[in-house]
Amino acid sequence: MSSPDALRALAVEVAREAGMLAASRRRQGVRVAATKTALADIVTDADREVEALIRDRLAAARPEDAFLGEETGSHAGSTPITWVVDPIDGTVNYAYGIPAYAVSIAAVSGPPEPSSWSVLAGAVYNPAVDEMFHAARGEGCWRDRGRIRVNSEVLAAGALVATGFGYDPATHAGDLARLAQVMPLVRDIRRMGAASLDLAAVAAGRLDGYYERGLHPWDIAAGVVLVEEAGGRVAGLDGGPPGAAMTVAAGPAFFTDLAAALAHPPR
Ligand code: LIP
Repeated sequence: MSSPDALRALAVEVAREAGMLAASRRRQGVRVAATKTALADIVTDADREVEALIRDRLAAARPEDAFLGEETGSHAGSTPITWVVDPIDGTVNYAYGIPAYAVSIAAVSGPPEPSSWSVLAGAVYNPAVDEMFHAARGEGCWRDRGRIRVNSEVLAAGALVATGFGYDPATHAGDLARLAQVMPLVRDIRRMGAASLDLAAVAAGRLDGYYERGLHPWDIAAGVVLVEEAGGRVAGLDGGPPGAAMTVAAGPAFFTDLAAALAHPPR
């Protein structure tokens, strides 16, 4: 097994190449190839092409590792490492030409499930603004060449908090009720449309906190190590692992308040 830093370097290299491919396909025009779990949940030709490139590059560099990708599923490996990949996180932003989408690549050890994995390294690259967020376990978190850290305190006006809403209309009422629970803590809310970039923004101190229900392992894998290595916390409710039931991310002080506001099921 390689060091977290070597895994980070590979994630960065592949995320940059993949992001440049996504951006060049975006300039040529986007075609929605299919819908997935709901009408609003789309996949473009570029999602599939970019995931294929990432899969090929990782297989060439580390043929024994396992892989889990949003678009092509998983294959087993013979090492403890699984690469968890979202080729274009923020696909709806991508389809509309909003410059907030990212390639998210993480190396995890253990099963590729937030309940049991340990994220060793990750890279989140937004090619539309050429920003690379990257971290390796024990080595800190970086935006391009600069070290980044979560906000350690929230100003009196309240926190700047991002969230997201799942694609399934049946979940919207609950998501809105949870938002009402959080409003007393915030100065304002952001819904930027790419979970990996929301987590990167917490790591960089551009947000005080972020929470969302219904996320998949590939949405959060790289973002988890970014936030933790930037000095923050990522968990589910009751301090358990983050995942589909809930993902909460923030600096250590605000994390307690945000998790408490979300602890009770919405009325
Ligand atoms: C999306 C997220 C978005 C979230 C959606 C979805 P996709 O990922 O990043 O912020 O609200 O539930 O998971 O589908 O664009 O890769």
